[in-house]
Amino acid sequence: MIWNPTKECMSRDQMRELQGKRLHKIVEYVYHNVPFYREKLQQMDLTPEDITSIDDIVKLPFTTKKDLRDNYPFGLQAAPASEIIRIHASSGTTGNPTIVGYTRKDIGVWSECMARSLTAFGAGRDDIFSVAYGYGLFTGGLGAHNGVEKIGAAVVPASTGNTEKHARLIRDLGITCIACTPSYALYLAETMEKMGITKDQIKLRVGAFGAEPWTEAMRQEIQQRLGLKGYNIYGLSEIMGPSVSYECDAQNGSHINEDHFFPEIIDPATLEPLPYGQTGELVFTTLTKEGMPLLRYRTRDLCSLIDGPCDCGRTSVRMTAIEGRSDDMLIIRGINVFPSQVESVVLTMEEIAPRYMLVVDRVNNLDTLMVQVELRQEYFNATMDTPAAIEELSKKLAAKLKSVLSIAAKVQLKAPGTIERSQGKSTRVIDNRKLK
Ligand code: DLL
Repeated sequence: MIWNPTKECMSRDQMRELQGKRLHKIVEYVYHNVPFYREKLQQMDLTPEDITSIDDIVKLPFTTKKDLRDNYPFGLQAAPASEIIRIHASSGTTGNPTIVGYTRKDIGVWSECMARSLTAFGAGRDDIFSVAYGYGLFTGGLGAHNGVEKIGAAVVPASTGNTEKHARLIRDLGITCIACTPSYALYLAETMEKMGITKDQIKLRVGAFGAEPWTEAMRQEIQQRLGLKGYNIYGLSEIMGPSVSYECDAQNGSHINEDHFFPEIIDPATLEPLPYGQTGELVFTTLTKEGMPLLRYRTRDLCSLIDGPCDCGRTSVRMTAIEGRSDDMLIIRGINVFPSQVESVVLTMEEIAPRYMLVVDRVNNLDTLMVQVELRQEYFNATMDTPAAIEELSKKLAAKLKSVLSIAAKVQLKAPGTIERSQGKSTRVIDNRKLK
């Protein structure tokens, strides 16, 4: 089934024409409403009149996460505060999160995109749909929730945590579809097995998995253990949230909602656009967003674009699975973590030297994070024989990390000079998960 055949199966020529019109409008809109963009365009000697077709997109400036940070919290917002009805936040590179405001129309577009995805996954009004992405500032929970309501299925807002209760609900309510991170799906499968809930006691048939990279091997394992078909759903808060793209039954790349988000692939080193089929950094321009429209936003996700018709009948450009990042962002239990966030915390504590290491692992399908830091020599000398003081400091650091990272990290305080010094570029992360 296709939710919106007019848009999802539009001819390429019509799509490009629509994109061109929308691009002109959005450039005009930001030119008049976002001083940051007006200044950038003026510096480049560009006016909205210079943008008449989608091919003109290459003339426009890029936007980066640093631009969002420099304009924290609302500097890139185009709509007046009175028009904003929802605010989400995602991890920033340091202490401050990235803030994204949505107008009523934005929320409507988001729900429409979600409805397209869920319909492509085969979900419909007869389904009972558990949303096990986190509800809150993260876009996963509420984003998926609105889409499930839009297609008329019954939404179970399970959120994350309390997995045993969730497992019982899946069995007792006959839940048929689930949206969660792929690693949580595996954790759920394991929990169910421990509880003695077998595949023939549950009715799960569709999984909407995303928010973190996952492999074909993980897909096979989840499908086998939960007895469902798993589909990829991709998105990022800055652009919208879940449903920037989604897989169809053909599962040969994820269809991009191109009438709303225009994709490009660039070489992250030269910033030059790359042709279809070549791997590079994914860049999106929001074509219809009112709250915080972005021009050529550099996602830092690495993948390639696939053109040409798909077996499912949709005509939109597809993106391959994310192969990696062009920055050092980690995704731990579905939450984005930048090593620089840890640094920003470490720098606030005088007892600790500005040297740290993040050790990431996956234990029983759950990601773990340990932050190792070195004590300063003076503090180390003064507290060597007082374990209570060390304990106190660990707790203080763990609490500060939790509030900045939004996930719990184990803390290991180490003696001065014991965190390995690297010869060249410093290594701040040891990732022992096998995601490739
Ligand atoms: O993760 C939005 C989302 C929620 C997508 C639920 C899908 C399902 P952020 O927290 O801003 O937003 O993180 C965005 O997560 O740039 C990718 O690096 C990664 N990511 C998201 N979906 C996928 C996916 C949400 N399907 C960042 N495969 C993105 C691989 C993904 N990576």
